[in-house]
Amino acid sequence: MSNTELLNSDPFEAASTAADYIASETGVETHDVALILGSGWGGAADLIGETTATLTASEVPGFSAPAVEGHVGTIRSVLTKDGKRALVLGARTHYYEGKGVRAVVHGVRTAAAAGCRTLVITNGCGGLNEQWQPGTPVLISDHINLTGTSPLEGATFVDLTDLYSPRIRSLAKEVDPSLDEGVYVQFHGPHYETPAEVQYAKRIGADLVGMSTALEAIAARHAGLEVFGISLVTNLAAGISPTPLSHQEVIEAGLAAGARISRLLADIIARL
Ligand code: 8IG
Repeated sequence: MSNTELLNSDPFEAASTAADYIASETGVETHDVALILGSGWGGAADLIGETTATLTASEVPGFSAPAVEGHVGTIRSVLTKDGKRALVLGARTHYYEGKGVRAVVHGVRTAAAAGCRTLVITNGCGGLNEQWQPGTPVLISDHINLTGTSPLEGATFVDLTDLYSPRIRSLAKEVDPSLDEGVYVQFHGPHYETPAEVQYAKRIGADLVGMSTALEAIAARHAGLEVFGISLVTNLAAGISPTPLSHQEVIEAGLAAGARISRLLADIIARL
């Protein structure tokens, strides 16, 4: 069955099939925490523990290879020092890929089916606050979903108050009191915003603009996961910065911030 057919028949069944595959291939029956690695975060999970198994995403039912340079297409099982089992999803499907919203949240649903209770969502994004130089990590306090869609179907009325766990945000600030928080706006992409759209986002309350995370966080809440979101500001949003945006700048900001954000993630996961 193709990934599309699998997700179309029943997305939760597909997630359960993927979780069974992960359990048998990694030899880890249940995972505790899942991480989605976004732009700039590729190496950030290396300090959280010892990788005990690495799968190619495209071999796992319902997953496909990443479409973006700088994103890694692996799913890893990591054993942390305190004995937690982390499922590191290096491959994210973006809504702009056109594979449908079920494909976008398949990793989240698979993490829940694999036993995870916590989901750490990372991303690279544009920043609206000029204080945030490229390479600044920012905690996500809330989101605005401008994609025009939802990962939930039918009369699924899910409360999204405190979607981004206040508990884990405060743990993160214990680890690094200099961390700021912000509201993340998910645009459809794949184009970056116009400067006018960035001003619009600012007026409706945005601090961060990106192309992921909100749909994943909604699916995670629905699946009962505690969500922690952290952005790496890899560029100032269009019109905030005097220079045009480039994907190269995004990759470089990730590399420059690497050591700091790796340690940060490892320290937060150790405290969960
Ligand atoms: I990395 O400036 C990255 N992703 N929408 N805008 C949007 N997505 C992004 C941006 C940005 N930077």
